[in-house]
Amino acid sequence: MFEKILIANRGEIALRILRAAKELGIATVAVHSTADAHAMHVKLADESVCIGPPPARESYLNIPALLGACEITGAEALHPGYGFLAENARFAEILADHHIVFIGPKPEHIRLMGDKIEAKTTAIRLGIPCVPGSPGAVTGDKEAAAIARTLGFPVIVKAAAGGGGRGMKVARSANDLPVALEMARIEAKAAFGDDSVYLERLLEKPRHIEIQVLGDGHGKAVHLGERDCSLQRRNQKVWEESPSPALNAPQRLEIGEICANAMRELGYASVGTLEFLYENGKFYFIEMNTRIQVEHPVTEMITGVDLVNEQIRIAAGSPLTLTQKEVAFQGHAIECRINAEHSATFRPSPGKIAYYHPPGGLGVRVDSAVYAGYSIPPNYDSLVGKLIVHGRNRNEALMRLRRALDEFIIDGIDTTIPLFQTLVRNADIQNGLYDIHWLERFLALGGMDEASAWVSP
Ligand code: MV4
Repeated sequence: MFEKILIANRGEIALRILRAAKELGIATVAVHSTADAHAMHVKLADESVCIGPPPARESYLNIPALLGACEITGAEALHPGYGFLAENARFAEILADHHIVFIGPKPEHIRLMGDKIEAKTTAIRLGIPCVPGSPGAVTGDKEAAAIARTLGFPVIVKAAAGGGGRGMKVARSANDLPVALEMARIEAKAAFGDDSVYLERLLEKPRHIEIQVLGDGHGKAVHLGERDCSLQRRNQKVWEESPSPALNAPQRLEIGEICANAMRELGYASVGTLEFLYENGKFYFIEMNTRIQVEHPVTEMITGVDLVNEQIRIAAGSPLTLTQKEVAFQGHAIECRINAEHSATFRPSPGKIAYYHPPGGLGVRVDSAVYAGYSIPPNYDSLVGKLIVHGRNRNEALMRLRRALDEFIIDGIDTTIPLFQTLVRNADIQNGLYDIHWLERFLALGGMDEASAWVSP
């Protein structure tokens, strides 16, 4: 096992990694920008290194500074968390060249899944069901039109280098296709420096359901069930839960087995998530994330498996001791992402937290790195923390979520807590009846207009 690791991230995930490392008896090195000198992850780590000024490009994305921090502290391995350098295959290779272990998958697997066309081709080869689409990149408008005709309209044009929804364009008929292709190419070129695009049949009202996997690269892989992440706004997940209100146990085991078998075949060695769209009882793979995800606690709560602990042990070369038979799903978990944003307008609200009181009690977990007196800097994402509740069934989880939200006090900034207080009382949400468009439709119809003045009783 490693003696010392460097945590190349900030906020709640830096703390989450720190906790896993401490339990494994591993010493921790925090890195931080000058904007994060007073951050909790810096206070709790055994050592810390300032790696640059506030802009992420010059600090958390600064590869020479991270290498220097590993060198001067003697860290043997680096955990990238999520975002920043977590899915940068070149970074993983550079670390290897410097004899530092990247706590994540092999660079070849990061690169493979980073190219959404290659990821889909691989998925098909491994027996994973995919959205019907072009067999690879589409080149000319004529070729695209022919493929679209065989798929049937509407179709969606996606960037090969994309993911997370950037550079996607819908074409509802053959007339729309040339413009959709051109716009997708321009956006893809600007965002990723690569204008390769591909086509898929558009699914109109799917849910977003993802499967958590764990592979050791030594012939073992398991799945840890699904997370339903359909409730999102502008490609940002807002609420995640497991099990999905839309699935039953046989469906879960069937898609889970397919994913675990595929990861075993691939020799995948880390935590990973296969993202699917789910419509009319069928799963359609869209992409794979090769990092630990924001919403991983939902899976931890219902399986009892510490995913970051597993990730670190796999990176150290330990075989998976967990077998599929030992993975049991217990109860129901829901996560709310609490952002420093106004609940109705989503306007960012950085600033000083005057008073902080997190909820507690049975089945309540708060993953956050803030504290009373802490100032949220304006330089990074707006996640203040995650409230995760667990209950023996979905109703108990909802009941617990309602009271935990009402107990949560974060004074001095606007947060999205009032949004969740509204959602948890909504009939569609309570009945699990939502798809990927539900939340944006709810907001567009003024779902938060009244509630923006909502005060907890
Ligand atoms: C789709 C789709 C409909 N049909 N692909 C958006 C994020 C990216 N990861 C994939 N996305 C979508 N791909 C086909 N063939 C609809 C979306 C989509 C979406 C997916 C998951 C969660 C929220 C979403 C919101 C808008 C569109």
